Amino acid sequence: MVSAFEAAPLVLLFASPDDDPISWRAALQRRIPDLEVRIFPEIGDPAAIEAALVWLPPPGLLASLPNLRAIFSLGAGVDRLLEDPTLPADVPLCRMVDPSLTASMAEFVLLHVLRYHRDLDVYEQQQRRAEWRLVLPRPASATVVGVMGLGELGIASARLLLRHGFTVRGWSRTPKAVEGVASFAGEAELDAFLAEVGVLVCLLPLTPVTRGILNAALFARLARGARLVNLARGAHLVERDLLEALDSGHLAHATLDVFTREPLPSDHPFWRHPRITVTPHAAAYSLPESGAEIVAENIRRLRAGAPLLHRVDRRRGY
Ligand code: NDP
Ligand code: OXD
Repeated sequence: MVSAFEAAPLVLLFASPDDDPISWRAALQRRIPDLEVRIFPEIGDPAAIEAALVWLPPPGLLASLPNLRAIFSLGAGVDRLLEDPTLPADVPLCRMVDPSLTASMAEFVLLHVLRYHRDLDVYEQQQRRAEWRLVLPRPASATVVGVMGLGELGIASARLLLRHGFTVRGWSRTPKAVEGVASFAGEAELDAFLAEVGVLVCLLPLTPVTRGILNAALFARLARGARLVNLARGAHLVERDLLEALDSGHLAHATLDVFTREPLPSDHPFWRHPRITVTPHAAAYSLPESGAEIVAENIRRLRAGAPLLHRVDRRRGY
């Protein structure tokens, strides 16, 4: 027997400047036919909305929904949501964990590690000078990749790198057992983790503890000539410290997908720096057909009063 509560149709608000609302609505309604999806800014009666699926919603929007029972983030990172002081404190917040997001991130990590491993950044510099000079290739195992953040995305990326023969180590808050990946945990093991890393990949959540972690002191602990790939959040990076490390030659190159201000302002020095690659927060993306599966499951759980998946620990910030 279906209880009256389970049978009641639920109203979900969708708000994102970057995701296609029509595809998401269709993918959700294929799974929950009686789900009503309202697309911001057409929110109708705010009191009818019980769940919200959002990416970068306008500050205050969620607080204006008096009967909100769950917030589902379209992004894996929830730092921007948590920065909104009006975010309802007692409404569960769930982040995106989705196979299509994970696969696209791991692919992007592999792409940039391969690029550095095969010295394409060096050849790009040489091309500008019409300089023909071979850098002898080394086996993948000679490149040590350090993954900061061994969560959903970090572990998948580490495993893909392993399959390609790279030497992979990971750093997280608590130790991890991932076959083939050397695990380092906490501040006490950060030095040991960084030693010998040739390509450092940041996949940490942005929290008060990790803000500014990619700074001069950390770069100094890397071997000279290391490369940096920041795919996590712009505020992990102290921009001035990166420019100094590149200009001194201590770091050879950086790939940056995320920035403190997005879109990156057109006059920002990163755009034109010869040893920085900029991509527009493009590393990973949830396909609606795949991401809707997890959101639909959480909506079913919400209706049934069951525990929600992938709840954010607001105290930890991720
Ligand atoms: P998870 O929450 O699954 O993993 C986070 C990892 O970081 C965990 O291993 C955690 O350790 C570790 N961590 C957190 N705080 C610390 C700390 N103080 N010191 C050491 N390790 C720490 O997150 P995801 O893997 O799903 O996502 C990671 C981030 O990637 C997101 O928060 C987002 O910022 C970014 N992202 C970027 C995208 C892009 O397109 N550029 C797309 C999607 C995500 P432990 O497990 O021990 O707690
Ligand atoms: C993010 C995402 O958190 O795109 O950056 O999922």
